[in-house]
Amino acid sequence: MLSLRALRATSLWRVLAAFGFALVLVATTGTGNASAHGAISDPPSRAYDCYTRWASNWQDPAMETEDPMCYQAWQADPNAMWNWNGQLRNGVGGDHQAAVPDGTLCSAGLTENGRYAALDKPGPWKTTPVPSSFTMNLLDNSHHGADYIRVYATTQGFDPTTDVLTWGDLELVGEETNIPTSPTTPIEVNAPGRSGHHILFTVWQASHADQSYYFCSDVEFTS
Ligand SMILES: [Cu+2]
Repeated sequence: MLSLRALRATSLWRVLAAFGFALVLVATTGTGNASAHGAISDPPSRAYDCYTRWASNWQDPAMETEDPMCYQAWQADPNAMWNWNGQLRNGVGGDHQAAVPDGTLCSAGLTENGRYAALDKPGPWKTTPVPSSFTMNLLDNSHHGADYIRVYATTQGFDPTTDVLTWGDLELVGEETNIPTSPTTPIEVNAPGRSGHHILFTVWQASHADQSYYFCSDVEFTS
């Protein structure tokens, strides 16, 4: 027969086990959570775009023919899409050209040991149609705010399907400064004289720390 003391010990273990299980649950659901950091959501960055279109069926073989650039990115490292909000570098000190060298702009300078490297690949990335003047949006769902956000567009003649992106291909087409924290952050862009497929490259300098984010969004200028 179970003594009262043993019974007490048993229920204490049950409580501890349940508590420990709850802790493990919190720890596992907390990692890779999309609530941290942020990304350009409109027109979407490459990783965010591949995430929103394929996260629920990322192993669907149809992706290979329907969306070959997302397909190669998912094949290269699915964590790039699960962590669409993590394209950042810390302590850059404003020297973005040094932090993100030519050829690695879309991967935030091969941050996270090259997790986003597949985003640097030229090719037929899906595009969002835009006029020459429009409003971009940053999804700042961790409320970092921004010291500044700079948006660059590739010059006319650059071909995102064959050309590797370098700083020399870019012109500043939008800038906002001292943006307060908010779940969504609009950025006015004015990029005249362009038609067809272009890359918009965004530098988001967060306000909570020296944390710099880098994104490539594919657009189709309709003018
Ligand atoms: Cu962050």
